[in-house]
Amino acid sequence: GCYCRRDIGAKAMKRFQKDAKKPLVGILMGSDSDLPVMKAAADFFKEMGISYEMTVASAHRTPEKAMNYARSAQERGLKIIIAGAGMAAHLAGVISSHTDLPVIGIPLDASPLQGMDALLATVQMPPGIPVATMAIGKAGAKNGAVLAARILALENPEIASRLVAFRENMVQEVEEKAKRVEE
Ligand code: RP5
Repeated sequence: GCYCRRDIGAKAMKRFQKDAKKPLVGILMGSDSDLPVMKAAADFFKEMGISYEMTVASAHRTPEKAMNYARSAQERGLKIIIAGAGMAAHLAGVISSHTDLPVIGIPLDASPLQGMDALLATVQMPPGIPVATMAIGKAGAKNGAVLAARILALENPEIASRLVAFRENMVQEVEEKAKRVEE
């Protein structure tokens, strides 16, 4: 009996540990060349202690991988997907078309049109298939992560309180920089 109970305890503990590591957010990007910008999202999740995974999949070059990723996302436990792409940036839209999870799109500057192409392709979704589109580039990648954290915070008080601390920190940093200008 004793062994058995201990066994169940160990199993439950393993499941708990596995769940804790299970990614809540999927960060997708169209190419490995997007990583230096999309890393801003990962950095924020690290700071917040939010589990995430990073994947390269392209709506155009590896369409099946992108589709399978979106179709399996919910059952794999993801709550939100952040998709960044440049040029004719259809990745976030295609992902949204294959899942009911919230999809956040990051238009990236990867062509002579400096991200305007990606912005319009990401933001102009037909009614029924939404993509929450952020700013072009690094600011957008970071804000995508902050928005994802806010959505998770609706049901996770721990993340909610980390977001409060994040904002307080930001206010302090801005005040300190302002002082240097003002004195
Ligand atoms: C898009 O085309 C990617 O998201 C990337 O931003 C851009 C260029 O990709 P590479 O040619 O650098 O792989 O699909």
